[in-house]
Amino acid sequence: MVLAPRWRVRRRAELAIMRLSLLLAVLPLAGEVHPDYQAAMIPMRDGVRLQTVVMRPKQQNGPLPFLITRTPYGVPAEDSVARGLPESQRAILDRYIVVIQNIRGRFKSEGTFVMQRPRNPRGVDETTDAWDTVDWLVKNVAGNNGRAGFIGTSYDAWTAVQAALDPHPAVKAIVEQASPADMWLGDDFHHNGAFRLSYGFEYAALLESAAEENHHFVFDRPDTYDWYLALGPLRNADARYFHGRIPTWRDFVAHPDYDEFWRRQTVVPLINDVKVPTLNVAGWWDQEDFYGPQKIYEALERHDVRRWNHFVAGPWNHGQWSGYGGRLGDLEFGSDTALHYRERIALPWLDYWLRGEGSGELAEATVFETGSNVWREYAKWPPVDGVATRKLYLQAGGALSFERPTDLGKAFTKYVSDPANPVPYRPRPVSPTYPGPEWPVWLVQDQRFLAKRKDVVSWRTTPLADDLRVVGNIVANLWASTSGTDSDWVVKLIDVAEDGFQLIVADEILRARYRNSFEMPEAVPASTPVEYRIDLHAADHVFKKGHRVMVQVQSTWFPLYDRNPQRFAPNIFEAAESDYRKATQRVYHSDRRASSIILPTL
Ligand code: PG9
Repeated sequence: MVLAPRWRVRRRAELAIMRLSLLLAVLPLAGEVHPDYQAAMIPMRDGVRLQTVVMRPKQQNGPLPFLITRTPYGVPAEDSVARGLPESQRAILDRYIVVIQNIRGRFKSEGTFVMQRPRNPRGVDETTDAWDTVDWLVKNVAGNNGRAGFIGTSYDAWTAVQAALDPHPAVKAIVEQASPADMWLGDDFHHNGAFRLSYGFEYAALLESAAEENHHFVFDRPDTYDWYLALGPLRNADARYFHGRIPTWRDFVAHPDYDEFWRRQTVVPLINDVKVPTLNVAGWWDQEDFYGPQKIYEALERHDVRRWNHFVAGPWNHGQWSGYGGRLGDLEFGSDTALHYRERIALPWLDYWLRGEGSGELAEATVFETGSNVWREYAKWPPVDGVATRKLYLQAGGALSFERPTDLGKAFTKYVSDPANPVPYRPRPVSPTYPGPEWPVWLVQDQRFLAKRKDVVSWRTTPLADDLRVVGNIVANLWASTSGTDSDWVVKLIDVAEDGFQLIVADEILRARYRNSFEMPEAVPASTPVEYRIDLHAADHVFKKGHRVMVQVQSTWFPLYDRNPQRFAPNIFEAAESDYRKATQRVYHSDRRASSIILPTL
């Protein structure tokens, strides 16, 4: 399978170059590129030196711009570069001076690693480190044209965004591909306060177990669903495994709510101008940072008087823009969408801003419409022209339709949510997050594997008489009750194909304790219907004629999310085994309490 290249090639050198590459296609190599390799320890303003690799064409004709990636994952080793890099990277390596740098405290870089080091107005941070790096490069590396761009995926995109907060004057372009924006609201570590257990645990171990390697936590059984269930309450993680030695885990435990700690690491309030032309890139089935690039685009867009801010979304998982984009899981897209992005969107755009070539023209938003497999351009994102909001209502008997339910009684659908038997988020055995291979494709896995679960309730339309095109932000309006005093509500919008395949189009979780305030959790009144609004984020998808639209609701999604004890505990990270209880859940669909999915339709 030519998918999900990122985590499978965790060898350090390849990983670093791959995260940088715009042009790396996972195809048989036609040849090799042998750039000149230079290692440097670049000094920062506080004396800390950062391990950096500079690669440039062996025969350079004229000055070139820098293309910089700052990463926690490791820089390429000299011997691997000497052995040759894929020919597919020639367009970058011939046209740019490629710079890859380890951030503080990772590998040979000096200083201390801090997970997503927040801005520090009186000291050093990723913004000042980026500034100092560019300053050193333009002054010390011969043959540069005085321009620099930052590019990266995920953590490396986040460091690019940090570079743009107070950019060195030489910085002329930023490509952020899936940068997280807010780790508590919607990216890797939590969504709406629900803790992403498998990711949070395994990623904290990956980065903080050892400074000089990417460490994979070793599970003693093949099915991590079993392992996490046997772990029991979250407090056992430190007691049994981390022993207080993993700073990020300590932070999870100390900051369960949306407090100052999380507000300091979100980039959104720091964005007060578009200081550098920026390309924000999202994947529709990004299993890690789908929220981030949308929020960063949105925050920049408020200030975008020069029209420097652009949005791109494709049918990709996390990082797939650097690999092969012709398929994902069982989905076929009819063309290599990642190559299209690299050759037609990103590279010409970078060449304009950094090399002064071409027209630099790019639509405000360039978006791949899933379901129909076509690229679309929009003058505004999300588009408003011709878009009408329609509500799809949950009905009795598992029906779903655009008519408001007429039932005046207490119509509801009921299920029992049991933390001792949580709903798996992908078919078992659930292999570890890294190195995969299932993690990067779970969002496109057929949801029929849940058909027998009584704690996953579904509503579906009749087969559609015409195509239904949904473009923009989707919201779930859920009337629901629990017999407990806290609860999770997971809502999935699914496209059911004629052969029965169930594809997730949009999804999200809400931890009920945060229904009124993310800062101050409150117990839920037991057995009382409450109205919840759950943002399912954007999509651009065509439900084809003959397909059905389906909505699923469940209260566990494990071990992607930790189990809600369902009995209110002030800090779930400290809850006891006895707090975890079964609860009876009701989802309402009466005239008075009409649950619906709000769809922007074209
Ligand atoms: N999703 C990863 C990450 C980014 C930032 C912080 C923590 C994790 C990544 O792929 O880099």
